Amino acid sequence: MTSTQPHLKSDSLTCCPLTPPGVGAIAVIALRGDASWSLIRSCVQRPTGPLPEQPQFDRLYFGTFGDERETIDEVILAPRCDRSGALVGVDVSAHGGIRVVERILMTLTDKGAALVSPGECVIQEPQGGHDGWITRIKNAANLQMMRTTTRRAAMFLMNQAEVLPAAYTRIMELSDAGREDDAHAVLQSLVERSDRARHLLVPPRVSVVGPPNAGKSSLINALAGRDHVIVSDIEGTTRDWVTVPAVIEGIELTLVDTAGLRDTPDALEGIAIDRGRVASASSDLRIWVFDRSAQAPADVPAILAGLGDRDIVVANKSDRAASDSWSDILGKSDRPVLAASATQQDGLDEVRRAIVCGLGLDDFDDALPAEFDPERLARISAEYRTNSVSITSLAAKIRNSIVLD
Ligand SMILES: Nc1nc2c(ncn2[C@@H]2O[C@H](COP(=O)(O)OP(=O)(O)OP(=O)(O)O)[C@@H](O)[C@H]2O)c(=O)[nH]1
Ligand SMILES: [Mg+2]
Repeated sequence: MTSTQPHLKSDSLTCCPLTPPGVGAIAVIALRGDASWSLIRSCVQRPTGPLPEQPQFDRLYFGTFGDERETIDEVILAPRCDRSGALVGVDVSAHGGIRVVERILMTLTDKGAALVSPGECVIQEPQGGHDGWITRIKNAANLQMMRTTTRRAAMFLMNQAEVLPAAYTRIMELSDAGREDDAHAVLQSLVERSDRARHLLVPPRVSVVGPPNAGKSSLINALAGRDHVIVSDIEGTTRDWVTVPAVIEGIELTLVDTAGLRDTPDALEGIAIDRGRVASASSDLRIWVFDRSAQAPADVPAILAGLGDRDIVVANKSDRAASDSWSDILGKSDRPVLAASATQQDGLDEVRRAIVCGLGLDDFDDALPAEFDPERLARISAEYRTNSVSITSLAAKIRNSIVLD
């Protein structure tokens, strides 16, 4: 047995769903008890053959869950250990959906596991002891997983349950060994990744702004994959801003549709335009949509010149020829302008990519450590920033911030 292989611990067999019924893109089922791995081995086959007799607790296993008669779902298995390295159970991640979860639970209960409530399964893991903080982080990741709606967010949290405690331990070890600079480098990359990771857990707001009739609502419907908002060729169709949920590359977003920007004598429309401006100013990202087949509004060059990193520009209606004014602007513009057609679904992959890049998630590795708890992030960020005035060791500060919280 290698050092990463847990030894089996005596216990009764229990199972429960950790994620709520129905809503999630992923469902996690906890199986606990000494025989959990042998039970799982009787239901899950890897593409390359049976699961190993002993699991390694530092890796995930992919396979198909089923019996001799049929396959129920593709699953990912995460062996769970307590702090002594004893196996306490296995988390089974399947695709979300009531029926799949029911059938997996039925199979587990048929094979001898008792169905218990989620609280019993999560709390079963002991929190005490000098490294109880590791269990607290794992349990917090499990609990947060229940509220996620995308498979990517759930997988991210499942990874963090394993790698985040290891990253904090590394920082403390480096600092204890007097390698304060190395410890700070690990902390720095952890803080930077955590900042970006928050977009995986709290849906970022992406507002869509631009002149009336440019196709803002059409673009939102195309990105969301459903006709959520009203589209018409009457200018000023969208009045008060409306939010629409969407998922792009596994990231849950809140798209914000706003009233077309123009000078208007209509008092109500004027209020809607102002409210849209306020909503878009507080967004994580703004998409400017223009109709490239129409005469460009006179202020377009000034608008484009004033945009920053958090702005994406779309020249919509690319299924039509660009007007002379737009050809002129596009020829001179320094910043990228994406040609797209919301109604023809053209150029949308480029818009999606620009959104993911704008959120800083284009090269984000979900398997590397990132803090998912906002309070802990605030505390460790403070330690990271006070580096230069540090008089005590970083290990002591991290212990105070994380271990003793
Ligand atoms: N040919 C073409 N027509 C489009 C495209 N996108 C939108 N339209 C049409 O343009 C018109 C206006 O579209 P909307 O999506 O309502 O525009 P909007 O920017 O939300 O307009 P307001 O809500 O009035 O500000 C509708 O008739 C759409 O069908 C496109 O890519 N190509
Ligand atoms: Mg609209």
